[in-house]
Amino acid sequence: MTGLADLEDIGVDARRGGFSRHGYDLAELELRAWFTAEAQARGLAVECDRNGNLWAWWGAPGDGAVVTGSHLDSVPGGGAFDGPLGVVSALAAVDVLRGRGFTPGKPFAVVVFAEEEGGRFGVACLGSRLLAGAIEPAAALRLSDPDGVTLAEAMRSAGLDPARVGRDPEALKRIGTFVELHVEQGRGLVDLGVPVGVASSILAHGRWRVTVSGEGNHAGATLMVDRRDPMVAAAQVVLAVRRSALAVEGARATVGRLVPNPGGTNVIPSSVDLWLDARADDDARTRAVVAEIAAAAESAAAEEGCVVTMTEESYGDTVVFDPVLRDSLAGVLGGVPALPTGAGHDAGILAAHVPTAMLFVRNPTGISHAPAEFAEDADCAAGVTALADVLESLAR
Ligand code: HGY
Ligand code: MN
Ligand code: MN
Repeated sequence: MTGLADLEDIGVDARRGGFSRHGYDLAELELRAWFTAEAQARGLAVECDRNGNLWAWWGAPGDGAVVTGSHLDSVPGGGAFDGPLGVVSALAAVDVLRGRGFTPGKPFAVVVFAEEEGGRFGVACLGSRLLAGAIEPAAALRLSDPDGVTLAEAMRSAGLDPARVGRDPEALKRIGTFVELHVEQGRGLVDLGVPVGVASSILAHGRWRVTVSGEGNHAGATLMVDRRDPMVAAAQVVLAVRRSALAVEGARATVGRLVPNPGGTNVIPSSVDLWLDARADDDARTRAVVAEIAAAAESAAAEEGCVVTMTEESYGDTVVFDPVLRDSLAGVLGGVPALPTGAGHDAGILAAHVPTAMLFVRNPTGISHAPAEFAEDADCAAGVTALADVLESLAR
């Protein structure tokens, strides 16, 4: 898709494959600059809110606006579509609407939310959570990246004043309806054989940090019977994650990140950090999976003479998108399917505060959060047309 081609050299991750573009890092700052230039080239006035989210206004800013957009940051080694497709499609939809001779009858903005993936500071949807007051400013500012750089320092280096972060009632009041277009992360549309759909719900999901502490020692000089090896207990936790998720209908649980400390080949770690991502249809099932994992972690640690701590880092209950808005937008599109998703989105955060909907664009393999993530040009074009139709119906 044209706009995406502009981004293909930004944040390329030669080691992991795909792209690594994280909150306020050089790649993401380059993406922000690209978005600002593209928006200004369209005569949209761009401003950055106190939480690092970018807003490009078509006409004067105002309350009750029709807002569309997504995020530009990625997971480590992520694909090209997750996030940027929604931003590029929003700009393209403005072009299509202008081509139709349409001018919004109410305030209209394209938004780019900050740090949606939590790829740097660990909390998903950080920009939209801050805006909505779904995370305490002090807790957010204390978040740090793997190099120990805090969110406050990263925002400051990007020219923002971290002291201003926090719930932004004026920004919320400006959102009359928010529609996020996103590549589908799953095979719903491809199995149905249609290019575009609307979202019905998002799984409940959270992230937990698990730290197993044992005794650091020499890999060669320490007899097996004398070890308190946190890596062995952590391995048991990873297996318990799989077991616990399989035991609950529809649940998903993942350990995608495990960091031994100090991390030497010939060193028994003194501690191991791993992060759990757990999701299920509702709060009770998600909590049940996590409780099962916590119990398994306790016994695995005890068995190995280690201790374990488990800290919740972010959590969001199930999101059900406004069915009236969902069905009315599906109607505008001639009746497209409504699909649940296991992936979180800024729209999932905003849905608790303002009328919110999502459009999905077909993903032929369903793969996401990986370089293989893909959407056909024709389906991306169908997504832009659908977004333009929906925005026109809302902004008339
Ligand atoms: O993790 C998620 O589901 C989203 O991509 N942040
Ligand atoms: Mn994602
Ligand atoms: Mn996304």
